[in-house]
Amino acid sequence: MSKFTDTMTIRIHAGKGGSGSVSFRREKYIPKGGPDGGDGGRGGDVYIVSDRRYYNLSHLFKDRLYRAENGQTGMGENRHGRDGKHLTIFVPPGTQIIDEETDEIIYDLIEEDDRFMAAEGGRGGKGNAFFKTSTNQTPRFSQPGMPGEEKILRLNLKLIADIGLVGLPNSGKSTILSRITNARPKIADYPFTTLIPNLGVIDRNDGRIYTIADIPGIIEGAHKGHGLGLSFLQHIERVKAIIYVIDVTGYDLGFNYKLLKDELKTYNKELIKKPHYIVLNKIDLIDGDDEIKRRKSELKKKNVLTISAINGTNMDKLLAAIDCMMEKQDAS
Ligand SMILES: Nc1nc2c(ncn2[C@@H]2O[C@H](COP(=O)(O)OP(=O)(O)OP(=O)(O)O)[C@@H](O)[C@H]2O)c(=O)[nH]1
Ligand SMILES: [Mg+2]
Repeated sequence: MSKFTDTMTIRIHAGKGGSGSVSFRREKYIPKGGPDGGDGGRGGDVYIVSDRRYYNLSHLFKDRLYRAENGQTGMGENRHGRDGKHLTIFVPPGTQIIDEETDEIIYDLIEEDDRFMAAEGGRGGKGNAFFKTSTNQTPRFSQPGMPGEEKILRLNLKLIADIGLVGLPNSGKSTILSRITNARPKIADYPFTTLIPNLGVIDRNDGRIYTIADIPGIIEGAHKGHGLGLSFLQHIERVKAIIYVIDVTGYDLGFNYKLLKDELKTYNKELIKKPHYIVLNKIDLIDGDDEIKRRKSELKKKNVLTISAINGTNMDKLLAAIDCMMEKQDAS
């Protein structure tokens, strides 16, 4: 299994500016030429750029120092030092940049190709040619380069998906994801099969494309760290709509729904205000339509669907519900 890393601390160091040069023209028959020391180059900046090819932060190294190149020192004959190369660190969209010292979110990379200058390179120093004046024709000094900015950053990924699947372990979330998207998550008949968030893409073949996140199962007390805890809920914090997945063969469906809602609410009360549907899954295991209806009525809610992810029953209804939630979102 690939490692999924959603938080990472790194150090960054922009390049130092090159020093200006102290130099004098040397030509035949001119014993003492004028100053011709060039300026130092600028230090390279450190950029953090969002790139969808990265899915999490596991390509970065914890506590590693990422540094941009220093500017080159100025040279004689008024030649300026070369600027240091910038350094670009790529992260997936959805990555927040937090100042480790102040705990402040300094930038949120949301869109693809968002670009943030996280540390600015130092200015290059002026060469002695710059300092020539009528009273000082031969300055024997130059300016040093300025240091580059240095920071300790914490990167925190909150996946950006349109829809989040939330449910108890084993309710069939990953099976649903594999049914309606291109994703092929691990599916198995035991709880906590999903240990890392999975992202899938729903292509409606009419230009509409949605992303959907399947996160590890939630259990009662998840907000206290039970099960896999709530850390994965950060990956549905930014979804536009939520699908609650409930195993229809379960004991008390109303209680199941309430439990999920309560856990979400404890994490962030905004989550339960989002457009949502309740999906009762595994109806293939229930005998007869009347019994399915009876169970559906237990929830006393309108926005309930009954499906079988394994057989594909009512997947069209699920997709229509997703369209509907997304349209609501666009209208608001
Ligand atoms: N009979 C039946 N079984 C299903 C259906 N959907 C999923 N299952 C089975 O239920 C089990 C759990 O499915 P998963 O998709 O792994 O469930 P999950 O909610 O992702 O589970 P976690 O990742 O552990 O939270 C697997 O054995 C699936 O084959 C369904 O519609 N009918
Ligand atoms: Mg799963």
